[in-house]
Amino acid sequence: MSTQRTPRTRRRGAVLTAAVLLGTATAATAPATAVPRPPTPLPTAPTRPPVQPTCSSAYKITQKLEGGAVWNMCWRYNTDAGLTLDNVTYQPPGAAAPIRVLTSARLAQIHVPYDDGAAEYDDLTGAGFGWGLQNLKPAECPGGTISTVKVPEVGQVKGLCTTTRARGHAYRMAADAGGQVYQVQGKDLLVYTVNKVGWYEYISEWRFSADGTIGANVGATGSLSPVDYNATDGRGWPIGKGARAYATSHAHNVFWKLDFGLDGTKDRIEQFDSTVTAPVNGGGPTVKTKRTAVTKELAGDARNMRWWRVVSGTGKNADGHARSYEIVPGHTNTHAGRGFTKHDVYFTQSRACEQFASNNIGNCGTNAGDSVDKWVNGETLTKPSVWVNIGFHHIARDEDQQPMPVHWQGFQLAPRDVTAMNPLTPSDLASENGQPDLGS
Ligand SMILES: [Cu+2]
Repeated sequence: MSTQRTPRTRRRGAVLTAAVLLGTATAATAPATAVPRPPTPLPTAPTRPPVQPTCSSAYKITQKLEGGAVWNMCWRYNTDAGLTLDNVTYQPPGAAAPIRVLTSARLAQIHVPYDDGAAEYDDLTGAGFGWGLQNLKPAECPGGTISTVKVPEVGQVKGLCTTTRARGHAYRMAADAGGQVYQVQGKDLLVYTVNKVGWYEYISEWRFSADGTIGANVGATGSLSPVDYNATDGRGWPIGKGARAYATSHAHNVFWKLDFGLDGTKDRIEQFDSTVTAPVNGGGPTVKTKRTAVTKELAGDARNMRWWRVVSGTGKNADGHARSYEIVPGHTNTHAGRGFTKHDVYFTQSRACEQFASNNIGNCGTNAGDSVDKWVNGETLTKPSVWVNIGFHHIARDEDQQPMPVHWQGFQLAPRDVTAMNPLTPSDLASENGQPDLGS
């Protein structure tokens, strides 16, 4: 969010204050000067990118994890989008070649509307998120590497941490006899930046596990905005002594944009819904699961027992099953305030100008609309972009001072039939695929 309680202006850069531009966004009195910048469109990904990362070594991230699983990707930084990961591949243990998972993945907006309607920010394209990249000291990238990021408008920032972190059990299974326990303690590859926007600091984290799972999370920390302690209208929470300093409640609606290209091909989208029926005439409750092909653009709403997956156009695992990744949202508060915050996931036909979920700067033309909800207009999905919206309604609490504890919000991408078995299966169990031999 910005340092000013400036009404939302649907022009990029219009709520950037001079202080933000100088990287000293701490003064509540900073003038709300509009600072226009020339558009810097994001590079367009090629239709059929090569499977292996094609960047120079300074922009390549390679990590081997337990069992010999390898993640590979390229990173780049854009002052509007922040960190982008390209050409993300996963090579399961023992596999002959890497599997293309994501062509491109990044944040697509952090939208912050205040409950009193007086302020509303688009932190990426309207409040200087990318400009606010923070220098990291080795202590906040434990065991990892801090890469220097060129932020054209700011300079060189030691701002990208690549490291690993213990995950705990990847699996555990006691053998039927002999007392043997199969277990693996895993570690994850973590890639993150910290971006300061006003008083808030956002940790944007990507997490890659040896079993093929990807996590995307944003952690909000820093400080509550000190100019927002006036919520005596019932839309805040008293933070200081007694009942005077009411911090205004607000939401952080975080959007990510994912372009898969799973196996380097065109993906398709499927939605699954399960309906539970209570028992009739004895027996147990029954459940029916329905698969719906999402062939046209969709603004999807999360629902109990509903989920979506991205399916490879051609790629199959060794069992002959189509490779896919399931979208697993974390806890979310869907905000009904704007068209683009009303829905939990959007599938749009990929278009180079459609870059940000709100306050888009991609120059799609005057009638195209500047938010993702407007781009769901009936097109057939032959090359889907996936937009995930995870919201957090932040009602401040005493513990938010000081500094504010990190609050995480995000989702996972879980492999579904990417490999024929658990990619970490120990050799003793490699034959246990499908119908078990019950010895009858
Ligand atoms: Cu907040």
